Amino acid sequence: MKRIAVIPGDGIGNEVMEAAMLILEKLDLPFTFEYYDAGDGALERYGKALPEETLEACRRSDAVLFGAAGETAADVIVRLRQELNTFANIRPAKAIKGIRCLYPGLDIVVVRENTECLYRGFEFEFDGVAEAVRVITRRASERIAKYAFELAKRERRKKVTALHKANVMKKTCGLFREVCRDVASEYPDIEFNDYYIDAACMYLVMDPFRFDVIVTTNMFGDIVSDLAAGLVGGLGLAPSANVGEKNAIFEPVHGAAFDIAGRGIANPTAMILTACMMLRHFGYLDEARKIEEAVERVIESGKTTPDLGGNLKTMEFANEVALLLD
Ligand code: GGG
Repeated sequence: MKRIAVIPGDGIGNEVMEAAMLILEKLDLPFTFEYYDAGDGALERYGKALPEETLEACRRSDAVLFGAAGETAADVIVRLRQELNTFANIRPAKAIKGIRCLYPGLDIVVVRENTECLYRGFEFEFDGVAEAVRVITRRASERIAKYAFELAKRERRKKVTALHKANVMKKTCGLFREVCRDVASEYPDIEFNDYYIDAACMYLVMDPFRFDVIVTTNMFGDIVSDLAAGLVGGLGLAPSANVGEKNAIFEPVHGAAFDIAGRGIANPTAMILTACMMLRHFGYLDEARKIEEAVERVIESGKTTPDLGGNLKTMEFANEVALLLD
C-alpha cells in the first residue's frame, strides 16, 4: 500500500485536486490518500503555512500530491522540496494532440535544480538594503547534471542543454557550467551544449526544436519552465515531479491562480497529468498512459475548459476523462 499525502493548497489547488482525485480513485490502486493542510489558508488558521503535522506526514509518505501554492510558496512548496531533498524538478513541456498552440509536436523536458540557488532562502533586509545570497554547489550541480543525462538516456533523448549566465555570474553560474561540461564528457552518446539563459529564452520562442532536455539552476528553471509551458498551450497543461533519493512530490507547474479560483473553471489537465507522473513513478505505466490518452481524446473532441476556448467546468472536464476509463 502506498501512502499518498494530499495537499490541495491554495486557490485553484482545491479545484484541480478534486478533479485529479476523481480519476485516481476510479483506478482502485493500492494507495491510501491522507489530506493535509498547507498554504496561505493554513497560515491564517494555525499561524504556520507548513504545519509540523503536514511536514511529518510528507516525510512518512511514499509521495506527496500537491495542488498549488499562493503567497506562501516559499514557506510551503519551496521548503518542502528542500526538507524532503527532492533535488530534481522535472517539468515536461509536451504539446498535446488537439491543442492549438505555438509549437505542435514540441516535446522538451526542463530539469531544474531544486534545493539551492536564490531559492535557498537566504534573504536579508536592513536599512533600505535588501540582499539575497545565491548558493551553487559542485555537489548539487553534479547531481542535477547527472540526473538530466540519465533522464535523456532513459527516455532515448538525444541532447542536453545547460542554461546559465556564466559571463556575468562568474562564480555561481561559472561553477554550474563547468560541472555540466564535466558530467557531459561521461555521456559521449548524448549531445551537449550550453547557452546563456537570455539567449536561450529567445531561441525557445523562435526555434524551440533545437532543445530536448534542458538542465538549469533553480530560479532560471522556474522561469524557463513557464516559458516552455507557454509554447505548448499554457500552464493549465503543464505537470511536474520533484524527485529525490527517498521522497517525491508531484505538483502542477501552475500556482494558485487566485484570479479564477472558486469559480470551478480551472483547467485540471496539469494536475491530472501530474497524477500520471506519480503513477509512472510507482510503475503504473499502463494506467498512466490510459489516463493521458483519455485526456488527449477529450481535448481532441473539442471539450475543454475556458482557458483553451471551451466552456466546460473543471469537474465536467474530469468527468469526461473518467468516462473514457470505464
Ligand atoms: N509559475 C507558476 C507559479 O506561480 N507556480 C507557483 C510557484 O511560484 N511555485 C514556486 C516554485 O515553483 O518554485
